[in-house]
Amino acid sequence: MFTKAITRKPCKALIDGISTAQFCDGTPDYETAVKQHDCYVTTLRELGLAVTDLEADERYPDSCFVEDPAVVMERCAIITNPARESRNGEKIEIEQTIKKFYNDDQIFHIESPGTLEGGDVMRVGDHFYVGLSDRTNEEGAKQFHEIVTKFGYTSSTVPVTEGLHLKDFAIYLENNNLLVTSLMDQEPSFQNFNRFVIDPEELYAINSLYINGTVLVPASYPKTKALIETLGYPVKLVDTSEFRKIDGSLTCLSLRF
Ligand code: CIR
Repeated sequence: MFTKAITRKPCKALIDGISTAQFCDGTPDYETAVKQHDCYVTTLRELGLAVTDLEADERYPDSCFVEDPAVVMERCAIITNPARESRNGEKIEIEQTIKKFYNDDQIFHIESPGTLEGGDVMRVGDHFYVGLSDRTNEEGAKQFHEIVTKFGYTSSTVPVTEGLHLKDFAIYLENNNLLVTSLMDQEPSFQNFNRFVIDPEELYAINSLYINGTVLVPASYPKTKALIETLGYPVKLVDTSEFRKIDGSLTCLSLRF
């Protein structure tokens, strides 16, 4: 059960956020992004979360994607080591906020040469699947494992070969249900889940977000919305079209704990 979330308002420099060709359909519109972010925060609050919505930070174009510089759980918090230089400083900023919720002896760090970003970390119960991607390396995953196992959690790695982060290609919706791409459907670690392969045209909607029984789904992906409803979840649609332009999706806009 989540009770809290941390978000950060998008900054004007958002238009310079890192972008791959994956969802390359223009530059984000700042004003629209601000409105969409407000709706996202409102939705989290409607679901009962106490949201700490941090001020925009113009130094870091991608800083609204707070999921990447930290991974939070009940017993500890891990400040990550984002792989891209333009994002690395976000870890220093997020730690200031994490310190309001965790004691110093509960806060750990991924150190170079290890890199890790929260978008590559998918939690299932007390287990964490860590995607090995362009952003998260073996050393980062090893350090993550050493930290979480001290607190009674477990972790294992999964290769990410399709694009940015693990949670763009596989997402856990509780109740043993996993949304996947056809490639992730073959992943040996995922064979015991109820797997649902998302239409490639709706790839972006894999990154839906389970919060306390409800699933947030990005607007404009009707097949995925219908599938999730069929699975019995109440759905709330949230428009993230401006964040999509720089590879941002629902989970990356918050830390939930
Ligand atoms: C980046 O490339 O780092 C940002 N433009 C997007 C980060 C998205 N983060 C996430 O899915 N966890």
